[in-house]
Amino acid sequence: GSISIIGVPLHYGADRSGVDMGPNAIRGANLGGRLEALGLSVHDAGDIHVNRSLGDFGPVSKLKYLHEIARVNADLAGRVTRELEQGRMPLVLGGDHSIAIGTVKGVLQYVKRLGVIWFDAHTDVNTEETTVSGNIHGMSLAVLLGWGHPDLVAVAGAATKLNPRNVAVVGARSVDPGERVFLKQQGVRVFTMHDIDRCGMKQVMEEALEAVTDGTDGVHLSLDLDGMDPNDAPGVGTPVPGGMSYRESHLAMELLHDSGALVSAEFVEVNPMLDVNNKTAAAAVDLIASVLGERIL
Ligand code: DIR
Ligand code: MN
Ligand code: MN
Ligand code: MN
Repeated sequence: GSISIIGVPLHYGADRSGVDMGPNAIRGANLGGRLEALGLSVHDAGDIHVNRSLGDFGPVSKLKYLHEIARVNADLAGRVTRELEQGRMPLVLGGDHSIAIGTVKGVLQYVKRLGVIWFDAHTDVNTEETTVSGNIHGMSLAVLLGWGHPDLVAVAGAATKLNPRNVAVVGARSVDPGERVFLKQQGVRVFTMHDIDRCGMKQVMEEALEAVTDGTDGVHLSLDLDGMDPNDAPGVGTPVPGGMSYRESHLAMELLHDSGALVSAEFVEVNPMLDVNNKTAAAAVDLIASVLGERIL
């Protein structure tokens, strides 16, 4: 197999600096070496360009940095589609979780019926109406379902969207009131920490994989490192206690690999400025290796 690494040094969706250094922190934790050891052919496509030190040009909307985020995601979507057309699996490194808009819409140009595993402490289904923070990284999944600011929904075409039946959120434990209503209306499967506590990760992933592979031609992994417990992944902007352990996260990756359905992946929200001994970047590399087939024996 052939993998293409795409960095997206974007922090505007989280409105907090540091997460823009995530791509290089993950590369620096020996990502290339680990993937080559799996026999994969690794191509680093470099970083998508992000305009630095940008003021927030209001008052277009209350969404922070809307225009630059929409522009970067349109660029990213095009790059992701091209990599797939050339037979390479896109591995996108964030950057904040608003980049899922570009990644997933880029994959959707190539895989029309796509399932998504959304590994996250949050559900990222806020809209302009429900957001409290104004941060676009809390809205990306809603946009991918076709709901949100027109400039974001328009990335790679408004018709490019996910079927809510084929989306599974795993690890949720911080859901805003407006998001609860949205999730119920849309029928998105949400596997909370409560479900993981009660049933274990094996059963949760089996059910999640059933939902995302039902009638689809491939599955994308959108992994927000804050889905992990902050003890195992402290370098994130919005840590929430009580998350998925290192081992649970690892098992989820192995089961996703074994499904044989993975077509693309992204790892987001690694913030080296908040990290402890690069623990979070190292955890990201461990999870990437597992989802791409690394095994103990
Ligand atoms: C919160 C936090 N729900 C928001 N979201 C985060 O800002 O909309 N997502 N941190 O990863
Ligand atoms: Mn506008
Ligand atoms: Mn997220
Ligand atoms: Mn999150």
